[in-house]
Amino acid sequence: MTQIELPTGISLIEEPLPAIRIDTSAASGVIYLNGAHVAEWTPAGQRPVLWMSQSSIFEPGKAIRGGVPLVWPWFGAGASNTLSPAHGFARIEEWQLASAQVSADGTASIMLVLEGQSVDASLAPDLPRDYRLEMHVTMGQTLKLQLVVVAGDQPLSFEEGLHTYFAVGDIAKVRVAGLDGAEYDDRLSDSLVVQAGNITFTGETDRIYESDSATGIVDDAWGREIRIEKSGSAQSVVWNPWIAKAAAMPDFGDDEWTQMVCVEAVNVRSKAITLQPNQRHELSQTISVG
Ligand code: TA6
Repeated sequence: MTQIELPTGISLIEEPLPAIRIDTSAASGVIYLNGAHVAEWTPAGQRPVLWMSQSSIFEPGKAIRGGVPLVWPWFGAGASNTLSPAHGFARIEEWQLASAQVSADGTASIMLVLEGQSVDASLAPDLPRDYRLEMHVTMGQTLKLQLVVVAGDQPLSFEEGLHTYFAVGDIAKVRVAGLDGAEYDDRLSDSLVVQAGNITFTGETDRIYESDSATGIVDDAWGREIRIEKSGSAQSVVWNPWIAKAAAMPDFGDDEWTQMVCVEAVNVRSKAITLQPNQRHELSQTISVG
């Protein structure tokens, strides 16, 4: 799977999929090569921060239900609403491990790469193939994720996101702070609304907020707040499927909707990115728990 030398605290596992396992004094976690998918992150002394469905599929080329799916090069079914797989193909391609280090404080730094030339051209016939994606994971008491896109010799346009599933004690006792006054596209009613105060959850929630602000997930059931700082992201998606949508997804347990919320750093639709030749763009988020 890889030729690079791994430091103490980082190992390779093969089941249920090839993955990098991190186990240091600062944190433990798992990153699948399938989609450069950060699936688990537990800072020392904390509960797991990322949510993972007990019904998730772990098969090559299949989406994983939980953790941090990557959204690239389109969001959902794309602006045309005709594209598949959902949220693009980067999340189900086999990425390559490029580097792995552990610092003195136990923070692991991992870099994974996806070269456009390795992707089946039929997945996106109109997309130039000389791009390069890099996923930088810095996992310790905080988790920093950097999705870097580097264009080749041609302009490159794409939507993108870090579709993070957070673990919460009870969605009914959660509020998301930081988006007060932001306009959002309510995808359930296809209407534009301005957020008043904190977001609370009383039903299926699926919104694209026009905001580059940091957010906080205040979890009263577990008595913690998850802070999400971000850069290079003009929008945040907030999603909970609630009862019916959860029941309709085979890889999502019927009663699991109470234990998760997605807060996603994205650039989609009107905020899609266009790079000029050889230009790079970085979307990053830093997650901390207090
Ligand atoms: O980001 C929210 C959303 O687009 C929801 O509409 C729902 O389709 C969800 O993503 C699906 O997430 P998944 O992990 O299945 O790609």
